[in-house]
Amino acid sequence: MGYFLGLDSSTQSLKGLLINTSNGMISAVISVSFGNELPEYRSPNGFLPDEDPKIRHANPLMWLDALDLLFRKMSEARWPMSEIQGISGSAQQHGTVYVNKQFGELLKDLNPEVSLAEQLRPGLARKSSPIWMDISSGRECELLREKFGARLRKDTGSNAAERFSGPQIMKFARENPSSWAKTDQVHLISSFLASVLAGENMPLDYGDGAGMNLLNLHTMNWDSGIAEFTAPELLKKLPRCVPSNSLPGKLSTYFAKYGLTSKIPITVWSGDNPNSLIGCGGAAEGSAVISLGTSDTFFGSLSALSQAPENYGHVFGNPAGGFMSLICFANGSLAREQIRKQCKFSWEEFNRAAETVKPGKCLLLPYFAPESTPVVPIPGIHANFNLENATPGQWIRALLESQALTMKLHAELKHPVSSIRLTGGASANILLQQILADVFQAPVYLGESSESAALGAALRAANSVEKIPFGVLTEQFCKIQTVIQPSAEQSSIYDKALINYQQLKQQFL
Ligand code: XUL
Repeated sequence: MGYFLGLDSSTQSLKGLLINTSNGMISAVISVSFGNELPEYRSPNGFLPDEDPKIRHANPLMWLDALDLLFRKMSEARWPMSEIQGISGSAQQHGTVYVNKQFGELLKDLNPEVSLAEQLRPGLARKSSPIWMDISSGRECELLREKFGARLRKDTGSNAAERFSGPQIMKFARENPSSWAKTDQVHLISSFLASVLAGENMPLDYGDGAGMNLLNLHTMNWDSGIAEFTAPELLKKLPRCVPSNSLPGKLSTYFAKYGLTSKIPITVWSGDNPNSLIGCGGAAEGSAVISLGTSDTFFGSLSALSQAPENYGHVFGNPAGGFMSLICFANGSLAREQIRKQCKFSWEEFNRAAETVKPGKCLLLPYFAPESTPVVPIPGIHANFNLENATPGQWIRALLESQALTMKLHAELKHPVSSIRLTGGASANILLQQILADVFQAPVYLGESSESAALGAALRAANSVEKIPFGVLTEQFCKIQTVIQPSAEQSSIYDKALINYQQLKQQFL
């Protein structure tokens, strides 16, 4: 019984959260915003701006500086660092970090007097990392589809997806064969950061590993046929993929300078969505989860391996065992933020403006950035109303309702959802909570913490170190605190809006 730390390296920030299994306490979050606190990396939204909207890379050294800064902030805030008994983490999915042979050697011998970024820089075989927003691997996806057809979705849980790691690795190996030859390991962001904590190369878990188009979900091993086609020698360069409750490492002595106890266990890290599934109490089959972050995602636990919906769905490992389904929408918080800035509103003014507009009338295809569901490679905004003369309220209501409608449309639900667990930064928006309840005609549940990825990571650490079952942890840490009931009156309005939304989509795409 005691403290467990969950870290969450998301698109725009690194956060840490503590739980205490002896009294059910969840701490506030301490965070480092990449854009605001590490301006030297010139990544205001967590990635390097590029004229080509299909290219989205981040500097992995930024994540290392963030790790040092976050631990410093935690110890300055007098967190009980020496009492932490285990650590796990969460990272934005699909992003790849390319390291050379030296990386493993450098990790073994980290000097606490020098920063992580400075010491590990020579261990990188590629200066930048493509992240989940990068969709420049269209050609590689075509090659994978031509070669493997429907087998890709059947065996890896997903059609070839531009943002997935396999197509991204293929692109790098094809375009930069000499740098690929120097790559000793291709980490996901989750296993890269876990390796830094443990002072040795760490494996991946089934949750994050399934987001690569490389893991065979029937055998839970790398699919050698797909890996060989993806890049030369890839099988040798992939970390092992292990169950999400594995304890493959112990904390490096480097982190003693922050008051942490060396050699405490490190639970394998996972992706943000699998961690969120755990952190919002959705690990058992039943309720759907909507996470509103930089990306909006719609997911839920699956009791058995089943095929993803025809078009955009994915199947990942569920960290509590079994599988989970997921659909990802790239224009989430950045689109909400963009319209708020355009109107020069606070979040309260944002909601108030939307409340003056009738529901279900104004619809928007808000592709400020390329979209993954449906695939829209070129950004563009389309609407069923005149955007030039539109009021701020029309823009805002159209955005929020269309974000809910696109989820309902693409979820390809066989049965109506009975309840929704809502999480992520934007889950605090009460208008968005109500719109989601009304569009899905299902109650929306909120837990104590909206930081479900960091919380999920902390719960996984407690589960693997102390062997506390997830059912017990969910009871203790994921209690439902707020319920938003759907309004039956809105049901027919949104049924009609869904048909209109589908037509708008057909007209422009
Ligand atoms: C999921 C996805 C995003 C990232 C970033 O497939 O691409 O949700 O994990 O949050």
